[in-house]
Amino acid sequence: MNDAIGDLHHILEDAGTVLLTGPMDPDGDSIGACLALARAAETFSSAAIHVAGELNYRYDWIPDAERVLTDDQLGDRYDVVVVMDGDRGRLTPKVTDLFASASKTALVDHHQSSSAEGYDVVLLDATSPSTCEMVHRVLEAWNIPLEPATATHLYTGIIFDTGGFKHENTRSATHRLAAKLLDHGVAPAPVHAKVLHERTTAGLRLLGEVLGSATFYGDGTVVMGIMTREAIQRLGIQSGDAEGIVDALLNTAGVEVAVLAKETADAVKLSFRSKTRVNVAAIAHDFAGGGGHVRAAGARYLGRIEDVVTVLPPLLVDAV
Ligand SMILES: [Mn+2]
Repeated sequence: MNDAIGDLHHILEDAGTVLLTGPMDPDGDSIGACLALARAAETFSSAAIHVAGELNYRYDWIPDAERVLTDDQLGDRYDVVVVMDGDRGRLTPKVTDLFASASKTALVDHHQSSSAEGYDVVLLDATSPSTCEMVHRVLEAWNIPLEPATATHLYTGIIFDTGGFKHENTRSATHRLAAKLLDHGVAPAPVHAKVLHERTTAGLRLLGEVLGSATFYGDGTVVMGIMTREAIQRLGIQSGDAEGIVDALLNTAGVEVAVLAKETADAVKLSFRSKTRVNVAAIAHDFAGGGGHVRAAGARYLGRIEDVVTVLPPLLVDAV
């Protein structure tokens, strides 16, 4: 990856305009990685650097939140587009167009399902627990000192992708980096509360309904929760309210695979988690062209939720 780190420096240094972006509905790792890289690039590049995304309430406190631009606030063209923490197949339509018209493109990612094809510069490390850990390595290689804002960006991504140091991707190096980030000004408790734990009142009610109506299959090894459009509209659910629900389903004794199905106007959004042995990225891919990590994956199924409820559980029971 060392050559790629140098190449990334070159294309950012030479650019007049840069767009850093995550996938649609960016999560804490994507947001943290984009914001940290934006600050880092500004120390050596005179480019105008924009960050694309839409922040839900879990991230409204994050340093530099105001620089995250929605699609209608973005420019018409950027010299360089960097995709962070997700495949370019998951960009918004507007950012997909900006990617296509850029002179140089780069990928910084740790998803095992992401393809390295079609970028000028690729930093792809499926062994990394988070993209933010990779960004930290980039900053080190570029000799950019950590400031409290950047440390907070990176800490946000690390705790999001490790579930607060609980998932099996957590390594001793993850804790050592977290300690270093605390030494550089991160206040951990409020970051954990906002990113992982707090939800809205509506979100709490939703959590109760989804858990209360969850269905078990395969002698309790598979559990499925459903967020219907009716419940989403009745309760006034916001983006961010579904966070953590699938993990609550998984944390049931005897369960190996949990799936949360969220009904939207044109598709069913699926979140998969597995505890110890099932590759849910492969299932997400086979079922609906999705992807992600071995223990945490997602997909958009273009069809009815009734079909998901009928077809998906037997596939999951077979995989357990
Ligand atoms: Mn990630």
